[in-house]
Amino acid sequence: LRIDGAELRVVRLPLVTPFTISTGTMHEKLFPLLTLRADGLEGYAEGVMDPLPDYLEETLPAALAMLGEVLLPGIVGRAFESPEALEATLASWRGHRMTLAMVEMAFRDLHAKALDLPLKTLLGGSGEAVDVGVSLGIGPIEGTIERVRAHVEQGYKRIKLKIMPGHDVALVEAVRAVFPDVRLSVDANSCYRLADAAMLKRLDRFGLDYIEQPLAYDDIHDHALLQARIDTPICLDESIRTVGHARRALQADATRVVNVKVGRVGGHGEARRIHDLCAAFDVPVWCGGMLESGVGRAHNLHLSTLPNFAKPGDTSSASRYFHRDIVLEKLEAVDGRMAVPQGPGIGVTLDRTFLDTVTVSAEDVLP
Ligand code: OSB
Ligand code: MG
Repeated sequence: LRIDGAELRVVRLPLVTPFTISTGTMHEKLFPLLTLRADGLEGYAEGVMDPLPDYLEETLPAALAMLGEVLLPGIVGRAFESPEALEATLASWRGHRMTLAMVEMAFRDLHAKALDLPLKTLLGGSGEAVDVGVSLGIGPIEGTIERVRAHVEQGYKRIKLKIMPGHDVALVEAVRAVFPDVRLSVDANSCYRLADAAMLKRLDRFGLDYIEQPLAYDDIHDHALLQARIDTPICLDESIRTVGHARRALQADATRVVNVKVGRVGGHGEARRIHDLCAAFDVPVWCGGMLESGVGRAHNLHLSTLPNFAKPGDTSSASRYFHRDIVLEKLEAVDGRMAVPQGPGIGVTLDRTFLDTVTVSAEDVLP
């Protein structure tokens, strides 16, 4: 498959409601969208890096520079017989896992379309729909209880509450009191330190499914020390960018569940390797999200059909995030299940008219 050309856009979508996590509040989603072209077909992927390095080190400006100056000139005009051949070329670069993921994911979509197969089939997954939950941002306790109620009524299979210092034990206690049986988890986005272990241990009595990324974004060791002191399973997110990180975390018992975000770990190949390694350790995984548009969400749904995605993911209804999506298909959950888009590749079609109105910049890369 010879890559004839690429297009790189930056897209801006306002969020329906601001999303607050321990690191800050998002009001809009500003993201890079990559198209790779071959044989009259197009493959799509979006980047999950933020404008500023507040989740991980990667940023939108750095991704645009890497893509425009290094990655795209290195692949446009060249032929790759498989996604693995492309991965071998990308493997020479260190870090930049989110930026590399864009190239790998767009090529996977293209390759699946060239074979006229759904992406899920080539990844080794199966099934028409997957279980999903929701991730609820930080807000006042009363309002959070009402948001939990609304999403439980819609059938979401798990509620994840964002927490931060001063907004943790009392919040979980209040939600648990009203919803004793709901499957509940919390996500700290790296805002605690090992010295907070006693406070985190107070969460043990609420029967949480897991606590996501309590300690530093680049740490594994302290998470292992923390896991030895608390009963709630730790689920790493930010700390896992490669299968090597996953191997070290699993061997250290620093993680008993893993949040796999294909856009964070360098693409579907690495996501699959992390998935398989976790299965070998009897550790379930689930598919996280980064408030992606329909392009990223379609990738997430295909990946979520793999067998060890044993817990509900974060890919909830598009209408929760955006007034209008950049794909024509409506990616909406029904009774806590999201249908996997059908057809070749990721199975979604760009709404070009709308996309043009929300495009901030666009650049073509030709051989
Ligand atoms: O840590 O999982 C996270 C959103 C932005 C940045 C980090 C995270 C999240 C979410 C939302 O939890 C997941 C989603 O609804 O896409
Ligand atoms: Mg997280």
